[in-house]
Amino acid sequence: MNATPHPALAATDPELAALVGAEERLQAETLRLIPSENYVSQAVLEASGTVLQNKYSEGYPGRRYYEGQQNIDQIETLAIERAKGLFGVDHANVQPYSGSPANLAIYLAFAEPGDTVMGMALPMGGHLTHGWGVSATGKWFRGVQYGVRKDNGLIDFDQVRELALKERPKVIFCGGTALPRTIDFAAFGEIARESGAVLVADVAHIAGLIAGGAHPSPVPHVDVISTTTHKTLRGPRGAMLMSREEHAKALDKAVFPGLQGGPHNQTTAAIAVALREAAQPSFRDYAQAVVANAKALAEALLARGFDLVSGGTDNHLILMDLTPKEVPGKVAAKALDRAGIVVNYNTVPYDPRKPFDPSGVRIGTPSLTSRGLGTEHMAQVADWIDRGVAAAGAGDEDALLTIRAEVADLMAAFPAPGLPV
Ligand code: DSN
Repeated sequence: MNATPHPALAATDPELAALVGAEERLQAETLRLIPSENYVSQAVLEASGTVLQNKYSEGYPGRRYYEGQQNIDQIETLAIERAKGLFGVDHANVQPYSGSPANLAIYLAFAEPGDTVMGMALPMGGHLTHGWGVSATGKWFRGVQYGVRKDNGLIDFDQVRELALKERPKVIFCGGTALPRTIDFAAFGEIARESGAVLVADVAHIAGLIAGGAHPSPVPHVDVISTTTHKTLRGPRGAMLMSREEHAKALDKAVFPGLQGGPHNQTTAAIAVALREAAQPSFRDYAQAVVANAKALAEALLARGFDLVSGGTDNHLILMDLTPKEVPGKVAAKALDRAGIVVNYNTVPYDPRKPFDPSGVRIGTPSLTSRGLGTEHMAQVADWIDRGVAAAGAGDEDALLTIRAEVADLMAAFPAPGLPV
């Protein structure tokens, strides 16, 4: 594979240019299974590398603190209107720098320091910013945390209701980072109404599936939707907040001037492009294919004796508990990396091991689906994972190198969007 020509970069900083080239090769030759990653299109890449970098634009379209916004206002308005159209919401703010600042803005909009907030516990599949103790959101607010049931790995709605009615949180978060099943937004909506909480759906992982009709939308049930734009949505690294009109002012004020300065206009532009792409019929096919691939991969892993949290998947993500394989998650993840299969180690619910050395491995299908792999390839992927985990347990480095070569062969036949062929 030839590296993308970046002549100016190569001339100014050959060391950095070489690292970018090496990363292109790595992304081209490996099977990327981290469920929060993807490949953006060439169009998204181009939009995010423009002279829009050069602008300061504090404020919102038509209400800026800087002049010279003739084009920026139109770009941000395009992104906003496309987000509203795609997700069917009254209001969209496309300025949050990423998911964590987007969520922090929600706290700023709806809670005071010390207030009680509620979210899913991180080791159960939630997110740091949903009130987990080590995060600012768990230090500055009183985070109460729900989890999944031990017997089936599904969200424990009895616990959610009981906690919400007892603790009366100002804000409830639903959604997370390691949830392999459909989120029942209606059930959360009912509980939030009963307890008087503002309900936030953090759909960062599944935004692309929602846009593509492969996961139910939270829109009728929640007050606020928070999402990153770079996971299944296949946009640049950024985030959006969406809501009904009644919350628009509070959210906008919280993002700017509450939390952030100037928006990253090059990212806003790339978000606009990604939203346009996600509105095409082909993106619906993509979203359905992500889920079909994940289900096929889950089946193939189950057939090879893997223990999957909740027994499988409804979305893009699979959480494997490797306890029965007697290989710790971190050992497996690092061995798979050497085999050209990129995953991340992850806690599983009720994990007896520590987060930095947990029992699980988290995988997903957004990236491989972007390359065009289909359900017919998932038995092969499961076989590589199976052989890789066995090799990790046996310390068989040769077996890992054999898998790496096989992976590179298949990947060569499925060029990734945005990467040179
Ligand atoms: N780090 C993201 C993920 O990988 O799921 C969540 O913030």
